[in-house]
Amino acid sequence: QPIGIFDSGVGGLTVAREIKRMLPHENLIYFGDTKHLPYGDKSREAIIGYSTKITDFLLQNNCKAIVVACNTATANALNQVLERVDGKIPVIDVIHPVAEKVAYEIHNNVGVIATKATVSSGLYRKSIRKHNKYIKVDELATPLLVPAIEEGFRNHPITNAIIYNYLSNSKLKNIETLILGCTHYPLLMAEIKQFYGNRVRVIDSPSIVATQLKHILDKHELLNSNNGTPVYEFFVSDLTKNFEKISKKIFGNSIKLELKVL
Ligand code: DGN
Repeated sequence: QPIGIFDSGVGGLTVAREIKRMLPHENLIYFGDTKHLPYGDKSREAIIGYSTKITDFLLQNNCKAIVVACNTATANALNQVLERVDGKIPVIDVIHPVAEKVAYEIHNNVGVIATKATVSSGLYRKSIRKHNKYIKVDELATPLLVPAIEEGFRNHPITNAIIYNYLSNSKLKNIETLILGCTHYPLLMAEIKQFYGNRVRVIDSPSIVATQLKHILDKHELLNSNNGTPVYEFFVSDLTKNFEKISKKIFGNSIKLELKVL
């Protein structure tokens, strides 16, 4: 049985990459909702609609666990995804495991950059402060980064200018730790680290999420004990060049990539 992973586009691939590294024998089904991207500017109702349809698709494909590899979907539709799944299989999201780890291990000023829909939910702040009310959390919406990444503008002067502009915002002035609250953003990790140098610790969210997934699969005795070659299947609601490029770069040229309109 595969693990189902979804995002609005290529962002969740940063989580899938880490899952592949940590759980190399697991089969994966990835759904990138490229037709409806970006989720970050959509209404809550729309995000719930997309996320529940994808959840149904992953359940029909017999997934043994679902990873909501999108912060915007987590912040706006996690409850509805959980209702759909109805306790049949574990669901792992990308906000709660990160918030918990930061709350217990880091005791300073934390900044979060994310989409508008994630920031307006305030879920990072609430989840971190639920565990540790002494941490100061400042969240900033940085919506132009997702389209830049989906356009393939990595390592590009336009993207560097956007990063410089956002990260210079006074809200992030005194932070010592930064959470990339959007699964697309690790694709700009080098540029973001370059901006900060050693001043700010940037949290590796995909690795925290993959660790949590491994722990939960183990707890439910769902880890694959078969050491055969894993199967990676990718579905997208719109076949885009950028998705193909990044997915092949991470998972190799022989991946199965299919168009699936839900
Ligand atoms: N990758 C998604 C996230 O983590 O929020 C959102 C990207 C988008 O669709 N704007």
